[in-house]
Amino acid sequence: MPDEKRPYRMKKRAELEEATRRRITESAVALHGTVGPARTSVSALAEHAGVRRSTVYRHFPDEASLFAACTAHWMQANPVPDIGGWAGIADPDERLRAALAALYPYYRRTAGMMENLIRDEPVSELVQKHFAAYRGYIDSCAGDAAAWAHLTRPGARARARRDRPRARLRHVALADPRRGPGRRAGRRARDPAGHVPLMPARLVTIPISHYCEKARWALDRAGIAYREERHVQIVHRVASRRAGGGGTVPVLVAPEGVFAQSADILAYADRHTEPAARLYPEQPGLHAEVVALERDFDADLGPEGRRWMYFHLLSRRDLGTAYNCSGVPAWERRAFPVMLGAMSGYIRHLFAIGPATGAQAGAAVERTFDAIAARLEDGRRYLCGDAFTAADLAFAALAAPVIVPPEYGTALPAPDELPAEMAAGVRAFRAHPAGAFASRLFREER
Ligand SMILES: N[C@@H](CCC(=O)N[C@@H](CS)C(=O)NCC(=O)O)C(=O)O
Repeated sequence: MPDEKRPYRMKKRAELEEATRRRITESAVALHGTVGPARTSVSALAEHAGVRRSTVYRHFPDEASLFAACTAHWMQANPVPDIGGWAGIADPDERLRAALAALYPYYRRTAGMMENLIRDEPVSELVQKHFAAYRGYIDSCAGDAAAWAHLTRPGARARARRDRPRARLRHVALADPRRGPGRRAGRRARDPAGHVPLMPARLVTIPISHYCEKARWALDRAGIAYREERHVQIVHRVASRRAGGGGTVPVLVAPEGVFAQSADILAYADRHTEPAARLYPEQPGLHAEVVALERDFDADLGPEGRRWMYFHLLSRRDLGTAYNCSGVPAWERRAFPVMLGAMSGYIRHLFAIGPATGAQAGAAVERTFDAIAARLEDGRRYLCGDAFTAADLAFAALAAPVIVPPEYGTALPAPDELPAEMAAGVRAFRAHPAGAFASRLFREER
C-alpha cells in the first residue's frame, strides 16, 4: 500500500474508534436509564452496542472510566435547570413556583434515569460519587429558596415558609417519583395567606401514551408546574376515574378543575400562556382550522398510530417492561409481567388488533401523512399560519408511535431495539415528508 494512503487510513480508523466509543457510551446511558447501573453487565452492554466484550474493555478498562463517560454524555444532553433562572424573583412564592416550573419538567424528563440512580445509590460507590454533584445542586436550590424566604419574612411565619420550599425542592428533585408530592396531590395546598396554590397540578398518565405526551408537551411549553402520576394500562382506568376522568388518560387535576380530554388540557395550558405564544390563534378563521385539524388527528391518527404500534409490540414483554413502566408505582412495575397476559388481551380487544391490523393501521397513518405532506408542499413551516399551533403539536405527538422520537417525554426504544418489521416501518415513516416534519417539531419545539 503506498505510503500517502497511511494518514488517510489512520484518520478513518480513529473515526471508527470514536464512533464505537460513542456507541458504547450511548448504550451505557440507555441501559442505566432502563435497567439501572447496578444491573448493567458488560455482556449486556456489549450486546446492546453490537460489539465484543473485549471492545468494551479496550475503550473502558474499568467501570469508573465507563461511568465517567456515561455521566458526561448524559449530563450534556440533560443539563440541570439554571438556578439563575429564578434567582432574581423577590417574592418567595413566585420564586418557588418558578423553581418548580423548571425542576418538574426536568425531573419528569429524566425520571427513568433518576429513579434508577436513586435505587442503585446505596449499593454502588460510583453512583454515590457521581450523584453527589447532583445532590449538591439540589441543596443549593433548596438553600437558595430558604435564604430568600428568611430574608423577606422573618419570624415564625418565615420559618414555616422557609422550610416548606426547602422540603419541597428536595422532595421534587430527590424523592422517589412514586412517593413524590402526588401522594397528596389533588388536595389543594394553600400558603399561610390562604390564596397561593403551592401544590402543582397533577397529570394522570400512561407514560408512553401519545395523548399523554400531547398534554405533557403543552403543559411543559406553558411552563405550568405539574406532577405526572404514571400508571400502567388497566390500572390507569381506576386512576383516571378516581381523578374525576372518564377512564381514559390524560387527566389533568388542576386548581381550577379536572380536564379529562387532551384537547381540554391544551386549552387549559393556553389560558396560562401569554397571547404571543398561544397554541390556538386568535383570528377566527385560523382558530377554526387549528381546532378542526386537532380534532381530526385525535380521532384518526391517534388511534391508528397506536394500533400500528401495539400490533408490533404487544408480544414484546422485554420492551414493555423496559419502556412501558418508567416512573409507575413499584407494585405496578412488579405486577406488570404477571398482568401482561390480561393487559394484552384487553388492548387487543379494546383497539381491535388482529392479523391484518399492521397493514390496515399503517395504511391509515400513511393517508394522514400524505395529506400533511401535500399541505406542506408550498414550503410552509407550520400547518396553519406562520407559527406553531395546537395542530402542529397534536400532529407530532400523535405521530410519535410511528416515528418514535428521541425527544419524547418518556424514554422510548431506539429503532434498532424494535422488532425488524416495525423498525423498517419507523424508518420509512421518519423519511416521509410528514414524518420528517413531525421529527423537526420534536427537535425544535419539544
Ligand atoms: N380523546 C382522548 C383520548 C385519550 C386516549 O385514548 N387515551 C388512551 C391512552 S393512549 C387510553 O386511556 N386508553 C385506554 C382506555 O381507553 O382504556 C383524549 O384526547 O384525551
